[in-house]
Amino acid sequence: MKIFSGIQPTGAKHLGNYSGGFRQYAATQDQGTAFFCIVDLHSITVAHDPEDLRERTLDLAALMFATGLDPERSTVFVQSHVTAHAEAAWLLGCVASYGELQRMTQFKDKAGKQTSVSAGLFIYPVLMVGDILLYQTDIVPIGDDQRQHLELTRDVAERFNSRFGETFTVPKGVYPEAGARIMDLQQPENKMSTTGGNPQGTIYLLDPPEVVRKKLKTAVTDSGREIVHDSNEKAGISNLIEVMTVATGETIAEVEKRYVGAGYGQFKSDVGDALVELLEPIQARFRALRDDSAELERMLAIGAAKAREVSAPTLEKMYDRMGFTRPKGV
Ligand code: ATP
Ligand code: LTN
Repeated sequence: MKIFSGIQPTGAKHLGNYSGGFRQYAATQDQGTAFFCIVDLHSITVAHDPEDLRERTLDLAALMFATGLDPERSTVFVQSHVTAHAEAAWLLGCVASYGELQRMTQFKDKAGKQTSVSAGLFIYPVLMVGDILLYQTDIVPIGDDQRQHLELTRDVAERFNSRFGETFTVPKGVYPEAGARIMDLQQPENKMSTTGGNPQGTIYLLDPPEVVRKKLKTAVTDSGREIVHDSNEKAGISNLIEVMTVATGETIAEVEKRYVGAGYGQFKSDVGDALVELLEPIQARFRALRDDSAELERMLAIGAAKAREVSAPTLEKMYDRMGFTRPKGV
């Protein structure tokens, strides 16, 4: 089984990224051959600071190992270190249609918030399609917000296979049972997000304990008093129940049962404590790994070499099936 996922080195990573991303990466790495990609090419689709991108790339590598990726088992690498990704994006951009990219809701959301929209932001889903297909991926651990991009990946893979002959495995998305869409603690109608969120309602993975506890204490709840999961009627409490499942590994039903008859105040404070317990060891490992940039760079170079080797045959097959000549005999 081949596992692939990507994560952007932009902004401070948050609990939503942990739930849909990091923790699923660590859990799936045991199921087969796993590739986890720091998608720096995706990060320049919106305005960015070059110096910041460099720092964030190493921060993210450290956080991936700190949250449980094992360099012995998983290939962790940077997208721009493997040129096949940019090449695949061009080839697949001529297979995906303008109409299907126009329907991408993440593009519409992000474009709506900016005065100048890059062409890269529009074609970005095609880059993601290539990331996944180059590795003959079976499963893609992601959060709910990436569902539409994964469907596009499947459609493009099937179209390519039927037009040019069997080339790609058609991948499946893997989403967490609870916590596939962690919501903002201040605005539970919006997803917790680096780009669109409210910092007070966003738990950053590197937030100090007192900040985490305070954000939980001031989280908005709903009218009523019962701690039960009901996303329509009780968006705030339902989200906090899911946050608790992420922190402790319990199911929604187990959390509800533990809090029968308890009040919102006690529950919020317990969620804060559970999060601090989850985050403190991650933060300690992060600091130790981040202190040694040279070692992180070495690990990423090893990852890139492996990723190049594994993706090259698929890229060659794509060129070949599409009718390109290839340089020979020099
Ligand atoms: P953001 O919205 O914070 O800018 P993103 O989705 O643009 O994040 P990444 O950091 O690359 O970008 O996302 C990494 C992983 O985290 C993806 O699999 C994504 O689906 C997941 N993810 C992002 N936000 C949430 C959330 N609120 N709940 C669950 N999973 C999430
Ligand atoms: N688009 C995703 C990041 C991403 C990705 C991927 C996820 C880029 N390439 C391949 C899974 C597989 C996002 O914004 N979170």
